[in-house]
Amino acid sequence: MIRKKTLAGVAAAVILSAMAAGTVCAAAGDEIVHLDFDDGTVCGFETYLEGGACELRNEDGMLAVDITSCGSLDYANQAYWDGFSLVQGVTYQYSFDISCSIERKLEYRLQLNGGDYHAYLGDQIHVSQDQTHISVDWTMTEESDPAPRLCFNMGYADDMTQDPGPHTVWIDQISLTVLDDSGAAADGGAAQGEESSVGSLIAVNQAGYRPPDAKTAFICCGDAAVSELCVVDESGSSVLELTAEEPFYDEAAGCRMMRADFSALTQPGTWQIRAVADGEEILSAPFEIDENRYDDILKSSLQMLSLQRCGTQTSLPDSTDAVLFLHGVCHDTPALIYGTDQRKDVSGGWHDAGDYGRYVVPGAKAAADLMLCFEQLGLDSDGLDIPESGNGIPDVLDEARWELDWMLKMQDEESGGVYHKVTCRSFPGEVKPEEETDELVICPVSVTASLDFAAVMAKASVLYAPYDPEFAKTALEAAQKAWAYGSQNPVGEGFHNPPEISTGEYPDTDTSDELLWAGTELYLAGLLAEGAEMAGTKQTGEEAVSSGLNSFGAHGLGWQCVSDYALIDLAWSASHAADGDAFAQLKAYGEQAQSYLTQYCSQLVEQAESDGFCLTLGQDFPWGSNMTVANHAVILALTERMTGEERYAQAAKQNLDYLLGANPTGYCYETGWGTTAPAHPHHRPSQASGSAMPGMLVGGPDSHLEDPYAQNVLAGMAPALCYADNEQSYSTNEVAVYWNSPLIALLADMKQN
Ligand code: G3I
Ligand code: 9MR
Ligand code: ZN
Repeated sequence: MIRKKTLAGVAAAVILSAMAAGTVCAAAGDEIVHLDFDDGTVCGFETYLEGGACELRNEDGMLAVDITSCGSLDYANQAYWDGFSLVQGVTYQYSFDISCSIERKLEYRLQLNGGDYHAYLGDQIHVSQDQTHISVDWTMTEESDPAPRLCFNMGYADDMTQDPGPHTVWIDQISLTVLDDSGAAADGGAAQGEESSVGSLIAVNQAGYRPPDAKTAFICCGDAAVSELCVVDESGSSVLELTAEEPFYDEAAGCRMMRADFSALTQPGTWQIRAVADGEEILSAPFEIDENRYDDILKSSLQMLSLQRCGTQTSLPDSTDAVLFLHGVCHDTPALIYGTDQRKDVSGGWHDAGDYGRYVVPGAKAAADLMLCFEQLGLDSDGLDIPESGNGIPDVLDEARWELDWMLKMQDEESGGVYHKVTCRSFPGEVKPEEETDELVICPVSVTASLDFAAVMAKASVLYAPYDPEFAKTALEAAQKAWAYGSQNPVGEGFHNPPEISTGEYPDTDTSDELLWAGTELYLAGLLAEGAEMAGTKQTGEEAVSSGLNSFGAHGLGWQCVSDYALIDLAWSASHAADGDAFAQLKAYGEQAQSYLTQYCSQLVEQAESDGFCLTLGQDFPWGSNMTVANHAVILALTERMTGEERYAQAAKQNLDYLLGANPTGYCYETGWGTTAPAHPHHRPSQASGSAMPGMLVGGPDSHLEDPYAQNVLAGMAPALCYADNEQSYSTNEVAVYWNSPLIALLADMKQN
């Protein structure tokens, strides 16, 4: 079979056109970094503190670093600057002037900005009041790096016997100049062994389709004339001629493109879409058509959560694929309650993401999604190959229970408020879970954590009652206490990290949606359970529901805006409630909720209709855009189930196709699936083991460029292309349990539909 350019090559092309912006192949004599601080600013320098204390300012046209504590590590005080690139084989001259108010040792480095942060160039130097000019000629022998970091480590030097006390370091005239580019790598800096050809792209769902699915090929053709469009079989023979729509320009992808419908292809097998663009053959990734196409992806996505379990030796029944990623008991020491000298056992739960923090707010979202899979999407299988499979309880409930049990430990017995998170003080390096052994700190109680907790515990009290009545009772009591705290305390500025803590923040100052969600779940729990003792629960919840619905604001199924959990649950419960007086009020709320949902879904469909890749997102791709794509699809799918509106189901499926490859980067965004999946996710277990753990949905394009790698490499790219399969790009290539969970729900919907 001829395979001149597969999708893999094209995905590489997308990355490379981005690389070209970052990895400029400068010529001999070019000064690629020049920082003279003459403009009175710190020229974009920033500090990274790991136990030290320092501040930056401009003093008489120099960068002044005022150090008040050296901490205990050599990088306890780091001043850094990003915004250049290094090309393999090029010889550079790196130079700067430096002086200090005391005599001391410090370190300068040009380093990898991620992973093990190793230095390409670096040395320890002695500095004093006399200004020293440092100048080094050096050749970059390692792979080109489009986004390295230039830094000065000014923490505790190895020759210090005590902290030297407050002092200032002055840095000036930083320069990086190309001396000799004759040995420059031919690819101009292509990282990670990508191909350097730029070609057209035919994007499809690389994970495949079920026979009756609507199927669209998305062809990014640029100015090329496209002909001979067809479906080919494994021998390369055409089995179906296709006709493309008229080409058009898509804003989000920033390309001229066309679409071709191939829904007529229903026969099980492995196929590719083929075309000739300006005389050159282009092929899509191979994809399968199969009745049960999404079942294994569903399992693998759920297993990801089992592998993120904390405080335990992880296991999977059939762990062949995942065996590399099983880990030993981690994070099981009692954690310090911030601001006290008390410790508390808060072991368990899921590691949030690529880091090992455990956060209540996003954890509640992920647990809610799993419960929704069971209750509203009918996913009751006990055979999804997680540790508890076969125990007689639906696997999604088993997996959610792992988080819920941990969340119970995060509640402050006395106030009923729920601690926001437990993490070490800062993010660890590229280590396995059991190797992060710094002290664990429980951060203060927050209103959002308390309300999210109340919502999922109230829901759990209903769903787990048939399986574990004791737990259901505990969950309900915990929900009531958390609600009392969350509804009576003002949110104020919301949760912010205490000064010593720099892990994920999950900030949120608008709690109207959390109040609506928690109120809804308490109302429903009170309404559905028998007995007079539930009357109070029903009533407090109901007050929040009626006022929340009347002043309904933003939609959301994310960690920050959770209102749609309430709408979906009201509408769904109402549509499943018996007729009669007992549920008349619920029916009225359900109707109101459903009308909000249908309005919203119609907007999403409209958005999809005007998007080249039939996506509901528009032009703004936030951090974790793939979660938003999946969330939209879940809302659409559930609303379709209640209204029978076929367009909603179609838009939900199109979003799934986008996530699994039918998008302009050509990546199947779920690791381990498709032909071109992320190979370098920002996920410490994957980084530590040297390969990507399967079953993880990466964050995807973030058009706000929120990490240094993205800023260097993706600047100027169209929003949907702001993605880099690089472990340094935590804003586009991290993974998270609450990004997987809506994908699981979406796949659960496919299984039932
Ligand atoms: O609030 C604005 C909104 O008004 C605007 O429309 C939107 C446009 O994109 O941006 C919104 O704020 C964004 C916010 O997420 C809410 O979506 C911020 O710009 C964005 O920086 C923020 O990103 C969050 C990121 O942490 C940084 O705080 C991600 O959602 C969140 O998923 C991510 O979570 C991290 C944890 O901190 C640590 N663990 C890993 C995890 C995943 O990366
Ligand atoms: O690894 C961290 C990731 O899990 C977070 O989502 C992200 C944003 O909070 O931060 C990552 O940690 C980076 C830190 O913020 C800045 N220094 C580099 C770290 C990544 O290696
Ligand atoms: Zn752990």
